[in-house]
This record gives sequence, structure tokens and C-alpha cells, in this order.
Amino acid sequence: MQDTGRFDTLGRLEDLPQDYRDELTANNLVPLWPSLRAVLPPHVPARKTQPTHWPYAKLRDLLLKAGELTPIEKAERRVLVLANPGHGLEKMQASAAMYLGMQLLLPGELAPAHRHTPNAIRMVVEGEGAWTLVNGEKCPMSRGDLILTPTGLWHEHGHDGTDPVIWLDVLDLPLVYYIEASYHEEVPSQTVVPGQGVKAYARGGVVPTPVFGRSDKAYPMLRYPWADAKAALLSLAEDQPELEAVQVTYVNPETGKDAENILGFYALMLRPGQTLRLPARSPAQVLHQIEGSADVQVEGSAFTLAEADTCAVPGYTAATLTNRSATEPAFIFVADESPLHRKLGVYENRG
Ligand code: GTQ
Repeated sequence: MQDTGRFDTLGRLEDLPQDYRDELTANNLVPLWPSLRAVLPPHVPARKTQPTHWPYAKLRDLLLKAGELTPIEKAERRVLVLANPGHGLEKMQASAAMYLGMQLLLPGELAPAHRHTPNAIRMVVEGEGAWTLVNGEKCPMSRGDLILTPTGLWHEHGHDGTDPVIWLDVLDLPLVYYIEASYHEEVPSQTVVPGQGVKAYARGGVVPTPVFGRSDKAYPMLRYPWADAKAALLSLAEDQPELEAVQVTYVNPETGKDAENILGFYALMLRPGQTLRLPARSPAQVLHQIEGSADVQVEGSAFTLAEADTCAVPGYTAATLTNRSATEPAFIFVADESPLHRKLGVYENRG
């Protein structure tokens, strides 16, 4: 046998005498070698995140039922969490760093003001007349709108309309909780202040000139209307007919960087009939169908995203998306862990 200098079979815990193991335990010590391959597996990380599909039709039924069963005063946030079974449902994780919740607000209800260390966004799924007040900025909620509630900003949700409003919450809660930095604070209410990022940054390519000093807002734009993101995708697709991945990134218009620090947010358009293979990259992703319908293939799993359906794609895994319509584009909201992976220096694109 050739000596490669590698050790193929490492010792097991059971190979050690019981009294030695007991003494290690009594001294809060653990031998590394029985667990070395588990924590540093060869080539591909161990992932608990499983490809998971949450069809909206069922989720909507159960969420409306929660509206009957639990008044807002007993919930504060009336949310059903989209939990990835690979992590264990009780962990309330969609992936290692992402939390997903579907939230219901009924006409006249108020989800009171608070702020917390995890960053959040809302992707509006259904209904009109609700709003989120973020550090005093009133953000109306319409289908497909993206609203930021970044770390430390006060936010509350209200509803002046006549029908239920439902939105998807995406938070980096699992990560912030894991690093033992997750907490919240309450405030009785906020006052509405003038100045809306969506107006100040209304057009791509031009930003307000700081003649008398720059805005001191770390998050100058809080609401990204779907009408604008959709128009950007349609004109990008028209301008660049050869472009394979017609995708835009939601950015901070002052810095051009990701809209939030930990998770990334994107809108993707599939051309009529298009099949797009998303490369295997280290961050996990979440896909939410805004308009149209798409077939998704991930490793051994396949599902069809109908409108408002959501799914999770593990990291280091390619996904193939097919627009089910031959005549209409399909639009997908994507959330991923790229900003986190890039900042930590572990981002990889394996093609
Ligand atoms: O709307 O502020 O899904 O604080 C989880 C935690 C929503 C919210 C969630 C929250 C919120």
C-alpha cells in the first residue's frame, strides 16, 4: 500500500476507554478526531436545508383560519412560518440564515411598533390598503412591492382597506439568533415624517445631489414598488435579447450595494418558454413566484411554482427553472445569503 500521508480511518469515541472519556467530560473536553470528518466533510458541506415547496393555496387557507382563531392582540404578528423540515420545523428556518413567514393583517388591525436586530423585508403577496410605517416613513403595500425593515428601524403594520392583506416576511433571524444577537424593543407608536425614498430615488441612474450635505440615512430607500422592478426587467430583456439571466438586484441607491447587509434580494424574469439553469453557488436561495408559473428542478426534487408559491434551494446546488408559459414572461422574487457569504469570504460559484 502506498503511503500517501493521509489517514483514511480516524478513531471513534468507542475506541477510547470509558474512564478516559468520563474524565474528558468531567473537564468539559471533547476529542476532535471522532467528529473531524463530520464538521469538515470532503469537498461539499453538510447541509440541513432541503429543497422544499410551500404552495400558496394551502398556506393561504391555513393563514385565513389563523385570522379566525387568533386575534391580533394574541399574536402581535400573525404569521405562519415556512419551516424547512431538514432543519426541524421547531427551528423555524428556511435555510441556515433565512427565516420565512407568511403574515396576515385583517382590515382595521394594527401590528404594533417594534424594532429588532435581525433585518427583515416584506414581499407583498395579496390585498390592498395595508401599510408599513418604517422609522416614520409610510410605505403602502401592493402586490409585489418590496419593503425593507432593516436592523434597528422601528416598524409597525396597519390596514385601512377592506380585504385581508398577506405578505411574505424574509428575515436573517436564524443567523442573528445563532450569533446570540437577536432581541427586540417596543415603542407605543411612531409619528409619520415627511420624505420618502421611493420618491427621492424615483429613477435609476440619477440620485439626489447632497449640495448641503448628504442624507444621514443608512437605508435611504425603504419601498421598492413592483411596477418599477417589473418595468426594469422588461426593458432589460428588450435591450439585451441575448441576456440569459434577466435579473435585477435590489440595492441601496446611495451605495449601489445590496439593500441589506446579510441577505440579498433580486427580481428575476423568465422569458416566454425560457429554461434557465442557475449555477451551484454556496448561498442557499428562496424563490417566490410573483407572476406566472415555473417548473423548478433541484437535485432530485421537482415542483411547479404557481403564482405566490415559495420554495427553498440549498446552497452548493444548481436549480433549473422553466417558464411554463410560451407566450408570457414569468417573474420570480429571489432572496439569498450572498451578501453574508461574500462578507465572510466563503462565497463560491461552482457553475
Ligand atoms: O412583522 O415585524 O415574520 O418582527 C417575524 C418577526 C414578522 C414583523 C415576522 C417580526 C415580524
